Amino acid sequence: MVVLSQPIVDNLAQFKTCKPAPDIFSGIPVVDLSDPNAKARVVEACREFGFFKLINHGVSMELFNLLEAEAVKFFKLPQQEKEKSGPPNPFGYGNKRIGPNGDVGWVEYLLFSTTNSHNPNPIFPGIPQTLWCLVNEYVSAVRNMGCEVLEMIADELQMGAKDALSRLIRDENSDSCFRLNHYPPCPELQALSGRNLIGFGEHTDPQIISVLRSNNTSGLQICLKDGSWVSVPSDHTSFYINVGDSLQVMSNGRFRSVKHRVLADSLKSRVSMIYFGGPGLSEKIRPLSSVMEDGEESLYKEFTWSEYKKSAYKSRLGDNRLSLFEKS
Ligand code: GA4
Repeated sequence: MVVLSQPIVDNLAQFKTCKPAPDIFSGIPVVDLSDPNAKARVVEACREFGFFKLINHGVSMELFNLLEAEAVKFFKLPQQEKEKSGPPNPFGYGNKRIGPNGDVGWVEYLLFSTTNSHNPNPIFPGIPQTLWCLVNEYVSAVRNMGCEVLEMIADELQMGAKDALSRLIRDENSDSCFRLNHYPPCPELQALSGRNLIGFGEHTDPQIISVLRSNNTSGLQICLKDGSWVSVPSDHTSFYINVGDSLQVMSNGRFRSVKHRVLADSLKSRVSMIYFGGPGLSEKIRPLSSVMEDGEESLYKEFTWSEYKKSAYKSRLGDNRLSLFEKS
């Protein structure tokens, strides 16, 4: 029997769509690391948006470019070759399927654990040594930058110890990961009668802080406090930082873990790289006493990162994962 392949437009039916993207939003806070007021700007952005753009960050463009080129090379390999590094369990190569619970998106990716990233090999096969070396070099640069941001927050919020937050991701047992995403162009998008195809569905990041960089293709959107979605301008020279669920808890809800998603483009490939800075598995996640005012109650039940992670991997991408840990 000859099995004819389904028309592509039919296959698109399995992906979520959304209304056309609004115009690029010009209100995303921009923090210049060389600005003497940077600390206050970071804290303000974390409260208002849970998201900001970082400029003058000091990470070499050359490293960006080299890693991006290696990633593009990998994603251009024949599908069969790429599959040798998958399925993601949770680390490895993934195509269209996101996480273990049935979420899909118009995206392929490589997900790496960065714990013990001094290891000579990733924990799954098929990754070229050059790519793995660049991942390690890049991760160590963005981790340092993430630590710098967390130290600015600790200082601005007068946490006493400058490393109250940064030590969690600097720790050698920190449970951090790194993701290379490729959103292929989708020329059949026109057939969706003006709707947009979701590349990576709406979600918040479970960790403390995420550091994102992409090529010059837009697609990222964030959800504002009022529930509206806005498009983030692409800028391959800058980083975007977002607050994760754990930092929302540690700030007792002062900082917002920002809901975000990525839309596919009909003509251009989007490549992004994200470092997710998470604490060690046994680390307790609870509001830091130094941020609490006299008599202030914790909004959350205390949990360990390991408990939160277990619960996250049972959830669907778009679930409100923190709601299980909120005090009623
Ligand atoms: C969202 C943030 C990171 O990309 C990620 C994702 C993870 C995965 O892709 O394996 C998850 C998702 C993310 C949260 C809920 C679970 C786990 C997919 C999923 C449905 C790597 C992470 O740490 O959590």
